[in-house]
Amino acid sequence: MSEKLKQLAMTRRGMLGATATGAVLASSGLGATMMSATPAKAATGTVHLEPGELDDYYGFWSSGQTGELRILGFPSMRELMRVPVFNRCSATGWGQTNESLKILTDGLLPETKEFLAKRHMKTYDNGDLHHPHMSFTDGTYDGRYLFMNDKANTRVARVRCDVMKCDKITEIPNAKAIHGLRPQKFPRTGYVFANGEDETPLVNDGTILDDPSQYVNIFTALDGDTMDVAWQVIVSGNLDNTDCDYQGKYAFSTSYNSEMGMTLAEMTENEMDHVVIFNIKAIEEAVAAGKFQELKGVPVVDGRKEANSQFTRYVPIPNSPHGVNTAPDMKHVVVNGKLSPTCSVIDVTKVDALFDSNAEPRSCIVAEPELGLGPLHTAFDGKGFAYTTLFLDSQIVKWDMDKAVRAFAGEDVDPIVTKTDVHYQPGHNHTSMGETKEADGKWLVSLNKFSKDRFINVGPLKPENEQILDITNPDMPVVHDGPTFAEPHDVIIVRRDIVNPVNVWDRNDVTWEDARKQAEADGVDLDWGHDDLIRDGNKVRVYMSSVAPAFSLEKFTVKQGDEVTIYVTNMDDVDDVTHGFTLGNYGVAMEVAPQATASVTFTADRPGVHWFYCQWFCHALHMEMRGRMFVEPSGA
Ligand code: K7E
Ligand code: CUA
Repeated sequence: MSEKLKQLAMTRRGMLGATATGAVLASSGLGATMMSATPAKAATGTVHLEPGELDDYYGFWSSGQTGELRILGFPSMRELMRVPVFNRCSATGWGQTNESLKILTDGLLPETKEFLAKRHMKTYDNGDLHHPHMSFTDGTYDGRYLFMNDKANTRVARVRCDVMKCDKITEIPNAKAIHGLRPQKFPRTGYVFANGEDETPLVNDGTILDDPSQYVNIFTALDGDTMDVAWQVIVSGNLDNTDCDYQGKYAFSTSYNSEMGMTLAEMTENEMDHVVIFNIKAIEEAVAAGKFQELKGVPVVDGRKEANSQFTRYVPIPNSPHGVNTAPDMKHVVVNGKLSPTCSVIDVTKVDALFDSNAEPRSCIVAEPELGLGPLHTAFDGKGFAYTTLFLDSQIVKWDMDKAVRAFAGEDVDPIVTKTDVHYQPGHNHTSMGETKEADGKWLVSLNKFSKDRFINVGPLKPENEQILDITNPDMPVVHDGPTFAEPHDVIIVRRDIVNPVNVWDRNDVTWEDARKQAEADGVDLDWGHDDLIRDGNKVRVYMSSVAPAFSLEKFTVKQGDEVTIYVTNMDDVDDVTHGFTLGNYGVAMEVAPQATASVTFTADRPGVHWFYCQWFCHALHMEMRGRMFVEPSGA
């Protein structure tokens, strides 16, 4: 074992050891005192809201392997809504309604559709959603869309902020395991940048298997307006997290596997890994000039080291860097070292020289402060300070970016301002508006991977713990603990005036365009009360409207074996009067929000009397909001 590898093994053991120790301490009841090395700090800011008071911010949370987006009021941390995206949702029928299935299937690659069809599946029903980010205009959030990745099944999704529903999902061709994701900040989004994390052969059809020398990784730019892939870049090494500048010129991606190793030992062998800098203009010019190879319908350019192109530059960074975060000063990009105790700070004004005059790659690094063990992600307050999570130390470290730059230049100054213990092992952190030029320096949320002893015990699977730190207070105290289910990686905290969802759907919404067209063809006007059953061979279309507390149809009859589509339109034009449609013992349920139309298709292969009911409590007579489907046995 090399000296380097031994050190690493130690570090890894240390990491796991810390966890195990914490668990032991937790079970002995000593966890809290033992793990909190520093005395409790006095809190000033309050996250507490009186009943009826509203939050100042929206928090948009990822949910990791749960596959959904969550909306929390911030700083109260009250969970307001779950928006199903890559997952299957029992409450709303996401993954079952025709409208959601269209969104979940339209953007799948043909080969995926074929693969799923063999498994009698229409779409994947899991996802791993790490990074939700809002669209930008001129360096700040604009309230149009949220974009998010699916690491599990290589997809990127978009959520409309007017209705807070997912409207597009694109499976990314050529790449594998979309991880890091960021929208372009300037002039607007624009591109959505997405990293492929896992290395595979460029044409992954089985002709190349265990020959990593032929594997590649792919960086993808999607068009945020159409959600089509605009272009891709082949890179050296793998890709972890990504961010971009405020000038619209460059994107930056970390690589923890510059080695292109397949085993842990191989992946962690090099002292230095790298950040890839993508030159957006050079890539656009090549694509416009037709200088690319087309692969699965996408223009792909070669940005590997050996290609010596103007598309990329590789800046060496110590050791397996993870997060990359652009500061609201619109000048500095912080790369978090993970296995190195340092963060490397890139000055974007020095990046031009890397491309224009082939300047030495590390000449764009202007600071490299040593912060503590396991730096993963950095957030900002807009006042010149940065806040980095230290996974191994279980701390947030506040540091002065200007002092870090001066120290790197040789001045005798200490950039570290203060450290606060968090509980335990933080991954991402985020500040209010912190990834925009309007960072306001009020709050920081730390997303901790382990909760251990912080809550009453719920069994071997513990929640994570999310803590809020008051960063207006120089002591940076923890002012809130909040448990959360698997497994948010990231969050953004958005000022509430930026987000303005509607209260009822527009009847002309594009979501149920197919239903509207079918209804028109069937002579049914969905915009007025209706109760129609159209038979078309063995296809039956049932149209009903709902007004609290009744469906327009009390009963309808189909034949066993019919393919039945139920369309429900909620005619209530009132805030918060959502109805639902659940068909008992048929596994059918869907949400029908005010002024929405939703539909579901199933085969009526179970004869008998089957009740359907509204599953959203909508009225004093909600229980009475039900009806019967009669299925005549075949041969009857
Ligand atoms: Cu968990 Cu952003 Cu996927 Cu870091 S990533 S912790
Ligand atoms: Cu309608 Cu309950």
